[in-house]
Amino acid sequence: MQLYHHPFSLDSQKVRLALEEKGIDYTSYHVNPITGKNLNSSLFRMNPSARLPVFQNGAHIIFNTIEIIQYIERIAVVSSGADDMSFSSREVVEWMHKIQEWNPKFFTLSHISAKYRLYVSKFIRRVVIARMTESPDLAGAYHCKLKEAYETEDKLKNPEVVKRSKEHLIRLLDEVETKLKETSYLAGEEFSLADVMLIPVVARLVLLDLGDEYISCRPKIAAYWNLVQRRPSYKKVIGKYFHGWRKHKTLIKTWCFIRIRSMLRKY
Ligand SMILES: N[C@@H](CCC(=O)N[C@@H](CS)C(=O)NCC(=O)O)C(=O)O
Repeated sequence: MQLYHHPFSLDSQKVRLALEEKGIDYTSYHVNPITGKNLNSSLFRMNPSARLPVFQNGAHIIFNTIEIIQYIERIAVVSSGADDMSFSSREVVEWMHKIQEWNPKFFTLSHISAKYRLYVSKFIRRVVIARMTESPDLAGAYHCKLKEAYETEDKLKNPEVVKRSKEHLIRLLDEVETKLKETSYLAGEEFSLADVMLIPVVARLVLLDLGDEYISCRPKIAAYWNLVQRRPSYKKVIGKYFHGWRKHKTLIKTWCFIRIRSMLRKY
């Protein structure tokens, strides 16, 4: 099994947490979407949306995050052979969908300084054009990506888009806070795939330095955040790249790559 993913991608984090929690072995391929590696023709041919993660098991390729996680769960249940290992309850699945409905894209981008955002967006557009020249047979799909990049910039100029995303997030967090008043984890006393979906959302808020605004004011989520950060899966998938000073290292590495490639005009 292969997973094409990146620590920056929130959906990749969800899938990797599921793999770690279920103890499934896989071959990991890092594909950095900020440096446009998701646009390389080999991956783009398999997945013309260029979105991450992509999960491959032989001829079976899955792009949808929830479908990937449910597939991982099926593998874990089948390979355990144990009677006591069951599938997620309806409540867990409902939470998974509820969390997945919140798209972090515009919210995240709106919290990144325009200087960096526009520089990266320009770099990615140039990568698209370079890849299109190399693989003219994929020109149609690359054009769609180019259009998407311009549309993203336009949408970010519309305060309504960002406001709606923020309101959606607040509704979700309020609902989570209410639930965590009753149970230690999102869908009960046991850690579940609902938590696998939630942890990257909380981690993203912390990464964007929004912990005070969104987490500290919700004491149950704050306590939950302290609890889940102790899990080995969290440390491996998120902590290793973003905990404390590590986030600077991770971000600077990508930023330097983009600056150097831009200077050399090597896309
Ligand atoms: N395939 C996912 C969505 C994946 C997604 O939006 N991935 C983002 C990162 S979390 C991405 O790859 N963005 C890069 C791009 O759109 O070029 C799903 O439908 O559940």
